Amino acid sequence: MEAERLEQLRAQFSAEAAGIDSESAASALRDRWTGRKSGLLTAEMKTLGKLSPDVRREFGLQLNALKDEVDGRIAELLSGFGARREAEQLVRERIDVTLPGRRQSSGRLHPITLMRERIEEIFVSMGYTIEDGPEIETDFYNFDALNIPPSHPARSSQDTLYLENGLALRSQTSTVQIHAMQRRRPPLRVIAPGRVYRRDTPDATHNPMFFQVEGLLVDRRVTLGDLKGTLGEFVRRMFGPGTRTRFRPSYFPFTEPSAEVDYSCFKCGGAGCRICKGSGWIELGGSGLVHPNVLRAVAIDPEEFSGFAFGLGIDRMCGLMYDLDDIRLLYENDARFLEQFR
Ligand code: 2NL
Repeated sequence: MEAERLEQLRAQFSAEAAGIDSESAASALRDRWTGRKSGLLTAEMKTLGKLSPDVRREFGLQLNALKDEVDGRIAELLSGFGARREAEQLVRERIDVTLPGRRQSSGRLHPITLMRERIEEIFVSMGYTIEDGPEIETDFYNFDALNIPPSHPARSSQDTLYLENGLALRSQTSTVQIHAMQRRRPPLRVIAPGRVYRRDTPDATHNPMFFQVEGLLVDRRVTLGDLKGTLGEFVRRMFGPGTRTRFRPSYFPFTEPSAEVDYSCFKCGGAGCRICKGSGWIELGGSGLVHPNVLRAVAIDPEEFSGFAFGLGIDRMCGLMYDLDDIRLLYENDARFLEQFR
């Protein structure tokens, strides 16, 4: 009687176990058969008390053996499904350790900033201070104080970008130096790097906004020799110790006399090449001795003081040094271009 019951349970478990196809079904099977409260085998164990001692002993042993078989089978199922789950997880979370890393990109300084800093360092080492000032200016700072006459074409709205209120975007950083001369008394040495604006149609060599560095020195008995010595030292530091300068007479309203300054080509040393267009010389900028009217405009006595001044284009210098065929590259913010400079 009990033997039959036992075989029936064994066959039933065996049939149920055969249909188990998942880890959760295997744990449900475990609860159904060996669960502490309502497991089928647990219930069977509880009936043992009602049997005669002999039968109970025999049936108990066999029931325990069946429990062991059931536990074993369920453990087998669980570990089988568990192993499969782990294997699937490993495939799912596989990491390809041979993949190249993601390159960390770091910010760079803009080529104009790099060039400006090189220029600043040279003049600071010669005792100049770096001055800054507004980009929007009155006619006084942009023109009057610089001895630019009311009729001068630079004042026209063809050349200068005026705002609605009569103010203008500065067309040179001389404005900053006028402020500096008003603020402190000579002797003084300043450079004024910054953005300037001109009403130009953009092309390969022009942009309506560009960068300039102007320099100004005011002291007693300043001569053209001081100007030549200073710019000579600058080009040797900037382009190499063998660099020579050349001064060509010119005209600016704010300097007298005025000169255009050239330096011997940094590429060919003066022999002539593609960079200097075969001439051996490259234009550095304009310069001269500060016009007495400019000193008077800021209440400096031209009988007591004189000075020299110069203006250099940073964009032009970048264009030449980095061999750019279009300076507008400097203003497009294309990272592929900008990341080439250190
Ligand atoms: C050029 C011309 C120049 C100056 C700028 C200057 C400033 C003051 C007084 C007198 Cl406060 N002069 N600046 C002088 C000569 C030339 O720039 O071709 N720049 C690229």
